[in-house]
Amino acid sequence: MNGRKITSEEAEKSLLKAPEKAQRGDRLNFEDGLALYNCRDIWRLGRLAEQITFDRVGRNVYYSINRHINYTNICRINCRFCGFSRRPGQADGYVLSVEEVAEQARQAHQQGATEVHIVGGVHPELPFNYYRLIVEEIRRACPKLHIKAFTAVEIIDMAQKADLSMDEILMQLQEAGLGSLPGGGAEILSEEYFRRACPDKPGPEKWLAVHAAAHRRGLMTNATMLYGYIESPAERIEHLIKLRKLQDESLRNGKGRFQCFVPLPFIRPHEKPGEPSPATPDDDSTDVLTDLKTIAISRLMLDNIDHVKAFWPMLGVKLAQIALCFGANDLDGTVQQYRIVEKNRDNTTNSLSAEQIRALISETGRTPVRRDAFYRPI
Ligand code: V47
Ligand code: SF4
Repeated sequence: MNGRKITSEEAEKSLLKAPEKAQRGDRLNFEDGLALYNCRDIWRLGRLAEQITFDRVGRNVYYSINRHINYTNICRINCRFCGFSRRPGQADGYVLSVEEVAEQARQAHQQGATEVHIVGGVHPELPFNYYRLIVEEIRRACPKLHIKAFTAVEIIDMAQKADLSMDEILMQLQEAGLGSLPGGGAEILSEEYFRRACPDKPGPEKWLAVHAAAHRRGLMTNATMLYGYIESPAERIEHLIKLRKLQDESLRNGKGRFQCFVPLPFIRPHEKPGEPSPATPDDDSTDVLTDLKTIAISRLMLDNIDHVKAFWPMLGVKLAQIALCFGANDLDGTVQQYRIVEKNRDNTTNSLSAEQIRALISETGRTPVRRDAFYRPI
């Protein structure tokens, strides 16, 4: 756990100051962020985050027609929170061929998708060529389809397998047709957290380095935060501050940047077949107030990232809708099928039609806007 704590007096002072600072456009610091987690007036916090969203990026709520494709669930890294991965050799492990991935992308495109989101486990044997061919094949079959693919840990794995630098890997994928990087794998950017939650995964500095390298190459990326597992509120705030710092640097360079922040609530996995029960976290999954506070505080702390996504396949449709009143302005998209978690928070569907998404947004009084991968209205 992170040792930094603030006294109740400091919390009170920050609590009074933080909303004023946010409204003035002043940057919130660690103490402000933590004080906001102690805030009991959830409505005031929500109104503030919503107002800041309107001032900064307007009243549109974005969604896309997209498809998530998971090319394999076989993974040599055993993150303790993950229910998606299977160990090499396990019976229900799968790997899609390049053609199968491309076919899913082609179908999605035919059905109106403008974007595919492709990620998978860190397979011990798939060579770099497999990943490059996926991108090339989709680019060839659907020249206009945006390819958002591969988290930082997959990029690092490709670099190791091909004995190339991270930058070289990004360059080759970009040349093949890669359009942007998704935000997965950031978890909570703290060495101590990684040691406890995902000790085999390349550490937080590596995640930041991949995104910094991608931004330098002009690639847009997203950033996630897996919250509600074993981290403290202080660690969440430090995570946000690290992202904000990298974004400052990337904005100074003026090429790529983080487009969107995606808070992901921990969803307890079912047992993985053939393995002992997944590690039980010493904390339960989040309550709804923590979900809403996390959305609002992310919006307030991340004063240099434009979009905050309420990812309904994990949050659940109902919570994602109310998150739009707490600082979120993006609902991801139609998704079709989501394998990373088995169920979402309200056990609802894994696929929404564009009409359903537009209705959910309209009910909040905001304007639904179908977007492309760079938040341009379609
Ligand atoms: O990297 C794994 C997380 C991520 C669990 O960039 C879990 O637009 C909750 O990154 N409970 C993959 N979360 C998903 C992801 C993502 C999703 C939507 C949009 C975008 C984007 C990115 O899911 C993993 C990991 O951090 N995760 N296990 C779990 N049990
Ligand atoms: Fe593998 Fe990603 Fe699951 Fe970790 S979160 S075990 S890297 S699939």
